[in-house]
Amino acid sequence: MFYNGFRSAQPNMTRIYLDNNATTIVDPLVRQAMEPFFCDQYGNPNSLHQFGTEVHPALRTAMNRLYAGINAADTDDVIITGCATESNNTVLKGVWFDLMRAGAKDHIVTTSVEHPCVGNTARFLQSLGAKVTFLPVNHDGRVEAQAVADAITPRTALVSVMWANNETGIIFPVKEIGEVCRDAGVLFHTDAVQAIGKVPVDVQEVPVDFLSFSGHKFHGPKGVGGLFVRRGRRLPPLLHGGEQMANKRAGTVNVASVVGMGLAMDLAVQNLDYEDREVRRLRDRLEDGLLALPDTMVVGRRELRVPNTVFLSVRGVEGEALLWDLNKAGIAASTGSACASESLEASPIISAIGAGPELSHTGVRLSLSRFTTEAEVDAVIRVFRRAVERLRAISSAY
Ligand code: 7TS
Repeated sequence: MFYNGFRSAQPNMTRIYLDNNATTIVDPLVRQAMEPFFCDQYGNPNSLHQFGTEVHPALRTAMNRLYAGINAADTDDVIITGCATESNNTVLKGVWFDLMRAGAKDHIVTTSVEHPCVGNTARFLQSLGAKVTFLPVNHDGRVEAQAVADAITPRTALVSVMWANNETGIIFPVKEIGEVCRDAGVLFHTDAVQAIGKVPVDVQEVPVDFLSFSGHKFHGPKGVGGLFVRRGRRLPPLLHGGEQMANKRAGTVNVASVVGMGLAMDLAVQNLDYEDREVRRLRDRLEDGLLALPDTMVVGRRELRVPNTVFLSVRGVEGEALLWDLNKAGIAASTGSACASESLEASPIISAIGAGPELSHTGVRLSLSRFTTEAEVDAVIRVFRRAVERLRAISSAY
């Protein structure tokens, strides 16, 4: 069921990919399903001739798979976007234009550990006059529902809290937060980019108004995302233009990508048990192997995290230096968000959990997928330990 055949092109070169929170390999089945829509069935779905209409069945199947994957009702909307960044921008700016710009509400509640496409959008809205509360995480790396309840005022229009954090994998209590928002009459958005395919995501169980996801985080293609909008919620489009997506997002639908993301969603849901059992087992094996090194710390209790992520802090070693050593050995990991990998700032989340400045530069994120093997995990443990020992030996900080 799990394919390693595609690796055989370079049998002698180590290529171990543990950066699946940044992006994932396209499942070969997804790639195969996308192929016909580049050169054979390349019509624009809005065209009335056969080239246009012949893509409709595949698009319909893909959309049904997306609805089913998050348990949306067919009266809800799932809008196709170009990425989760666009989905998140659509929600925050849409609520601003619709409810806040000239209305009685001017307040957004979010967290200090959202992806920059939420955090920086909120800061942009601040520059236009919105009031934004950035809730800090507690020592568990989470924002509790009570903190959200305490931050809501009669002027609050929107709460935006991620389902799972991209750096640590820590899961936020979105069901409770959704209930708080529903009771307070405040719109609730969650960025579920790091949750899809890792934990069940069910919009009937969790009272969200808006939910964002991104194809390339669950073995679909890059450059396509989705936005769930619950029935009856108003959200002006971010992109105005043609009548695609029932006037909710203009621009020619990227047929191949939607087909790919639809199948990727279906496979992600089918593999949730595997994720929970086998990916978790490998992640725990990796984590135990790395924690055997002295003076190491993992951020976030295991039971609070998605099954694929470990964020490890190694005293006396710069995260970037460690990544360099791993990369030389053919192993891909990251210091957190690739979007922030050019900056050498202390990790805000490590700082937030109170680990102290000496640990906050030393975070390394390892994120697995259903394609990760036990042999790879064991190889990473060996290389990682060697790298840490080497770097500590030459470090003045250890
Ligand atoms: N939201 C979260 C929680 C993310 O982790 C990311 C990408 C995005 C939104 C943006 O998604 P996109 O579809 O616009 O690409 N996060 C990361 C990361 O953690 N490392 O590299 C990219």
